[in-house]
Amino acid sequence: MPSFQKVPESQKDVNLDGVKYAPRQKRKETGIEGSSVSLQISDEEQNHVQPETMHRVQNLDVTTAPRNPKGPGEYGVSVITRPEDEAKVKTGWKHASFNEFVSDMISVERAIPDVRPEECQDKLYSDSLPSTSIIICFTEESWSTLVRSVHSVINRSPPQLIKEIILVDDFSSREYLKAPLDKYMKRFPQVKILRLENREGLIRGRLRGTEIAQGEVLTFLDSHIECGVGWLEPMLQRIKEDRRNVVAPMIDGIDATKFSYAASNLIRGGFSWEMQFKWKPIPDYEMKRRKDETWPIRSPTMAGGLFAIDKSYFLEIGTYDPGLEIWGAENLELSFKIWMCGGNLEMIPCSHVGHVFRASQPYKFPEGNIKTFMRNNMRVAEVWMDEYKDIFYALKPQLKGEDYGDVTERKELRDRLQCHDFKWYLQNIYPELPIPDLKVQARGELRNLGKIGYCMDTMGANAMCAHPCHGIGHNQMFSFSWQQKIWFGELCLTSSPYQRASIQQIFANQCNSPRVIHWQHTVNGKMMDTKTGKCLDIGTDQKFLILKTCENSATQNWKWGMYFDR
Ligand code: UD2
Ligand code: MN
Repeated sequence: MPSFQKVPESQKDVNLDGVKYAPRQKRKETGIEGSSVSLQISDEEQNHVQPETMHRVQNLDVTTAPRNPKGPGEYGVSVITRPEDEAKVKTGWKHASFNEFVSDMISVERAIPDVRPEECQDKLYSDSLPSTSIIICFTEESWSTLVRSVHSVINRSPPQLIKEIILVDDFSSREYLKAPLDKYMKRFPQVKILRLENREGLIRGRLRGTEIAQGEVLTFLDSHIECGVGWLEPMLQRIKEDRRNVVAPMIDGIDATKFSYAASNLIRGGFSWEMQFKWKPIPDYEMKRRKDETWPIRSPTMAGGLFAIDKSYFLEIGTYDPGLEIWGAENLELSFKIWMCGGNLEMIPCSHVGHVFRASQPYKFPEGNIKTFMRNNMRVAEVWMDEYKDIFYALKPQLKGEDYGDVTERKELRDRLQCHDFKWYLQNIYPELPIPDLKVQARGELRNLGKIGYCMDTMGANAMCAHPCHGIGHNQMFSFSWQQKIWFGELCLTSSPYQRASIQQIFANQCNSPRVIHWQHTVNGKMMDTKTGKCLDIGTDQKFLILKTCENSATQNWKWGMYFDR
């Protein structure tokens, strides 16, 4: 393993953000360990310069040359199973909600591709980065994914930066996660296992890990991840530069079926008014602010599972709301709080960690997942979103009057920290999120009075249809604002893009589109497009909704779920 090379002060560039770069240099193969590459600086250069305190990421990836390079899944390639293993594959899926059979086939020290932008190799990091406690909270995790997560941290992090790895076992019942896990982890003196005596959920689980953590920085990870080469230093560097920088790696995808590894797109975190976390494209203003591919990406929210934060700063801003149960919304809570209370949340393109994204969870939610998630969302909305919480409730009318517990302490925390309000956050941090018109004249389902029992429905696509009314919101949940738009989530109803089309279908599209329809609900119950004077009707196919010349037909008469005064 080549040791890192000192880079002379005279060769460094400093950019305005205080991030330092080494100029590009000719690289030479060292011939050590096959694929390792290190920088060569001539003796002459080294003689007349002071030793520096910055260095490039060390090539610490001891798995780049795996023992069995042809082994399944090495270098992140897909693993295809044989038809005769179908039954085992099925059992594994049931157990893990991902292809556990395939995960078990793959080495716990497999190589994964280095997907960082090339410029990352020239970045310099301080020799005195803060140390970190890695906190991995898990419940009923599969053996191979959990163990692979730990190996990847150890194999791809400078040992002096890892104060400890705390595995928080959130009351798992599976036997292999007890004594066998203890025994396996004995080989790693830095690994501590904290067993919770009750099921606490990932939020309080992480908090319990925090209580015993000794590192200056806390790095939280999920229990089915694989850290990429050089993943840690760029995050710790940003925290060293400012303890209010809270940083997340780029989260690459580990396919739940084939365990193939795919680099994440250049995206950042947002959310919808239903309080769902969303990956979003990076807007132009943020791309322009960044000087090169390595620059941090400011992100309105984090996905939640993988991030690093200065421990004292985490405590200062009141950690997580301990009233959040099991799973969900803690990522929005922390994101809002970081931005609104003076911090900075960013994703680091030079830091890559893979995560197994899966469609469902292998563990139980004692209170049911919808109820738990909604209650958590309500707590966050109540504390952080000011009057904008009305938009969330408007989209989730079934939550009216539901219990979300006591949030007094969280509100006091917000006052004490003298945080900005949510309006400031929306305007300054997430200006591209469309804000639905708060004042609505009607809301809920839009019932057709000609075809009885039918409502307007998006059918999960973007062309509006008539579909039997089901009364549970979702794709039949619309708001009709005093600004005359019909909103569906973040979208608004628009006319068809084909101007001359004989049939004018109705779509859900961007609210700033020139095709957004301004509606008038006439006294006789029609929904009329104020521009063309045409009326909302059911097409002759009895399915798609269209704009048609207004006439005396009951299928042109509509009734909203609820009406409101101005
Ligand atoms: C995402 C986050 C996850 C968390 C969640 C919202 C990523 C990659 N993942 O969901 O970290 O922020 O959104 O809350 O950003 N766990 C427990 N006890 C529980 C439930 C879960 O210890 O009661 C563990 C679980 O074993 C896993 C971690 O918490 O290691 C996150 O759970 P997940 O992987 O099911 O969540 P995910 O990735 O869908
Ligand atoms: Mn996860």
